[in-house]
Amino acid sequence: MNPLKGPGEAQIHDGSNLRIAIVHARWNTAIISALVSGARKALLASGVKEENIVVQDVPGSYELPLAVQRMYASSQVESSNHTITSATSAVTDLLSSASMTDLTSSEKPKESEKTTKKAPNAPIIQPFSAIIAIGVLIKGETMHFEYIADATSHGLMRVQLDLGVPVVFGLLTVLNEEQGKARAGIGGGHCHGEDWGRAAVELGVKRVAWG
Ligand code: DLZ
Repeated sequence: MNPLKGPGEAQIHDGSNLRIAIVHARWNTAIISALVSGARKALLASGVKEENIVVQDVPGSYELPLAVQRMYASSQVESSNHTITSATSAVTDLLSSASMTDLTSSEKPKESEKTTKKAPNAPIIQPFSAIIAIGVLIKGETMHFEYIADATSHGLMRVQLDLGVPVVFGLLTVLNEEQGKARAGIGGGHCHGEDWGRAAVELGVKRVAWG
């Protein structure tokens, strides 16, 4: 790895307890697909479970900040609903086990007959530990590029600080398609999506330590 460029050597972080979202734009789809695959590959290599990776798409990069904000908010609601449901079922279990004491031992269900509530590959139901926002802006002949790049970058930083959740900046701003392909590792070379996957895991883990 070039010591002057890139994120440098970092400790390997364990992502097995993390839930990560990837939100990506659809503009410049071929480049986006390679970046999303690279991010997924790095997440899985860091131990994040397949079922704890949620992928969502939006039309263009300009839509990324709102999508990140709403996805995080809905993961918080999902998590608190899950906590309430779990608490309710724990109370129900307690009540039914209390009534079991009235049964004779032959009437009680055997351990093997009791159903297991948690499926083996059940996703972790917790707010996202980090969200990776991926978009590719290719400079055209209008001012569109500058406006979208500026608004999206500021929007992503704003939601990151407002929510207090790591938002990985996976927005490529390139002058042409060739530059975009090179940064996505299309046709060989390094895929920046992999760096973003690793950054999401590192920040997801560190954010817990930072409180
Ligand atoms: C309009 C537009 C343009 C010109 N270029 C790109 C681009 O290179 N990459 C990208 O992700 N999105 C682009 N868009 C679409 C905007 O991001 C946005 O989706 C639309 O303006 C609708 O809000």
